[in-house]
Amino acid sequence: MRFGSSTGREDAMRVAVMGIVNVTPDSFSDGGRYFEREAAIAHGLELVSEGATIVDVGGESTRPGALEVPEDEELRRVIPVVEALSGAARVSIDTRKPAVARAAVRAGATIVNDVTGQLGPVAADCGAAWVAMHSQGDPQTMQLAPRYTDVVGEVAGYLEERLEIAARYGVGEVYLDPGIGFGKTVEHNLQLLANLDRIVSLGAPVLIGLSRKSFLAQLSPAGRAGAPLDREDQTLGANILAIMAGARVVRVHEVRPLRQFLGLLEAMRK
Ligand code: HH2
Repeated sequence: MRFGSSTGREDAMRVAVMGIVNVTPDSFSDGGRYFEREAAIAHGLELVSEGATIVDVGGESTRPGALEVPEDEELRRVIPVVEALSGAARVSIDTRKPAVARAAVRAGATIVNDVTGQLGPVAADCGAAWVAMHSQGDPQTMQLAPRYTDVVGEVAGYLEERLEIAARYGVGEVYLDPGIGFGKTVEHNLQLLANLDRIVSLGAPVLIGLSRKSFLAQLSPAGRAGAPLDREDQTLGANILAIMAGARVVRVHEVRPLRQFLGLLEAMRK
C-alpha cells in the first residue's frame, strides 16, 4: 500500500461514493428503515445531497442466511425507487436476478451491481456497467465454512476471469469487488483488505463494500461495536485504508464521514 504517497492522494480524488438504499424489511443493518417506498426515495435523495454520486438500490437482503425474495416482490420494491432516484444521481441495481436487472435498467439504472458475479452477459445486453463481485456460495450457506488455500490469489483469479467475460460479451464499464463478508472469515476479509493492491493491479476500478459488516465488530473492544449501527468509526477507518490501496468506488450506508475525508484529501492536495 502507498500510504500517504502523492499517488495515493491523487487516486483518492477520483473516488466515487455509492450510497446504499435497502428497500427491504430485513437487511442486516437498516432492515425496515427504508422499506416504505417514500422513505427509500427520501433516503436516497438525502444520500445524494450528502455527496453520493451513485445510489445502490436493493430489494433483497444478501446477509448470511437471508431467504430469496420472489421476483415480482423484488420488482415491486425497487422499480419505483429506481425511477424516482435516477433523475438525481447515477443508480445501480443490487440484484441477483436477470429480470430485475433488466427492468431496473429500463427504469433508469445504469449499473448492475451483481453479488453473484454471473450477470455480465445481462449487463452487456442492457448496455449497463457491471459490478462483478466475488462470493463463495450463496447467502444461505456462505458463512457456514468458508475455505480457501490462498484467499487473495483465488479471489484475484476469479475477478480476472470476470474481466475476460466482460471483454467477451462487450461490457463497456466493469468494476471488480472482492466481496467482503461473502463466504469469508474475519481472517479472509483482513487478508483481502491488506492485499487490495493485488486486485487493483488487475486494471479495472475496484469497488469495496465493507460498511458496518460483522468482521469490523469482531475487531473492536468487547461491548464497543456490537450492533451494525455502531460500526461507523470502524467503517470509515477501513474505507480509508481501502482508498489508499486504490479502491475507486466505496459502498456505504453513511455518506457524510467519507465525503469529509475525501474533502480533506482534496484540500491537502491543493
Ligand atoms: N454488500 C452487501 C450488498 N451488496 N454489493 C457489492 N457490490 N459489494 C458488497 O460488499 C455488497 C453488495 C451487503 O450489505 P447491505 O446491502 O447493507 O446488507 P443486506 O444485504 O443485508 O441488504
